[in-house]
Amino acid sequence: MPATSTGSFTLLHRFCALVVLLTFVHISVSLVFYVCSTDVSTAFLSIPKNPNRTVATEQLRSAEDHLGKELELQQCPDTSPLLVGPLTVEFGVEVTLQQVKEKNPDVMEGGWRPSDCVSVQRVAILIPFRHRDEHLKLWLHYMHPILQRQQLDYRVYIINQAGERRFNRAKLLNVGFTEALKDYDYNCFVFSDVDIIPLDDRNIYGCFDQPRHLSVSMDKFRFRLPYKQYFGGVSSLSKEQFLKINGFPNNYWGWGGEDDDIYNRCVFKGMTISRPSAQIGRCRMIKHKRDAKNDANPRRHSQITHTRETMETDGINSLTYKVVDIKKLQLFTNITVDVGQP
Ligand SMILES: *[C@@H]1O[C@H](CO)[C@@H](O)[C@H](O)[C@H]1NC(C)=O
Ligand SMILES: *[C@@H]1O[C@H](CO)[C@@H](O)[C@H](O)[C@H]1NC(C)=O
Ligand SMILES: [Mn+2]
Repeated sequence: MPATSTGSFTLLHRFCALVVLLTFVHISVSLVFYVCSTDVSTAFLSIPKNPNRTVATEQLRSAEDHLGKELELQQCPDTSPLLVGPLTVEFGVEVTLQQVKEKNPDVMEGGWRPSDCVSVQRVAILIPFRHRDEHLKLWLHYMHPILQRQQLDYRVYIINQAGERRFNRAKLLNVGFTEALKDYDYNCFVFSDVDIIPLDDRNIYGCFDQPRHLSVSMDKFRFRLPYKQYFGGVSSLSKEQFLKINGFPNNYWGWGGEDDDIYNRCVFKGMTISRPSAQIGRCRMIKHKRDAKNDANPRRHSQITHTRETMETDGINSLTYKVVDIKKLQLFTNITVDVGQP
């Protein structure tokens, strides 16, 4: 019996020794890991002490803040809170481009976009142009503040017809559409004569679910539509609507008819014309004599009876022109173009 008792004791002793050994190994391993991790965290904490890394970290952080802000930006409200309604427009005022620049310090590259919200309307405003510098000054003076209050993401282009041959308004607008899209992903195009100013900033220079006629009650026509189908003066089409009608006709040389052709194109493609109310759509036109080389187009009456056939082959799909010069200025981009002759 005693021998057996001694044997048990030895076994127990050995077992205890093993437990102690294992515990020691466990503590050692933990200690090693603890020391290692302390080294790692010390090394980690020392990173910002390297000035180059610190700068890089700062830059990264500011880039992240910037990105965060962009992601945070909400879509602009459906109705801009900045609109004031009816406006006073006087054409007797003397303005210089310098004054317009000073009054619109945030306008750059011919346009502006809201900094506190994202505009769904990315608008290229296209103005067919030749020798109307005095009208352009007034247009810029009145329009830049209005377009900013409307919270549009916009830029202004004048499409200046080179040379002194017969004027071609609609073809210039096709050129404007094509050239503007090389600058930016516009989804909306406003086509405006240089001498028309709205009398109410609730007349939005953007696009709608149908092609839009904006200059619906002009002083020139005693604040009425001259006829129901009238689509001249100022109009807008989304990129999609414009492409649906194959753009504008290229072969209306001289004054008149092209606006009726565009109206026909919209109707033939199953669209209707959207308009603001007669009150909100009031506008003024600067009085002037008919320009040289813009006599009434004698073919216009016969041309507009053939829109249905001609529109498929005459339009943005048949447009040819030569850009003579492009100047990106603060208040507008000046695209001078050779559109040829009849
Ligand atoms: C920090 O950047 C400067 C200039 O870029 C460079 O000359 C220098 O070697 C860098 N120092 C370290 C520690 O990377
Ligand atoms: C536009 O550019 C053309 C060609 O450079 C120039 O002749 C014309 O005066 C310019 N028009 C305006 C309004 O800046
Ligand atoms: Mn006019």
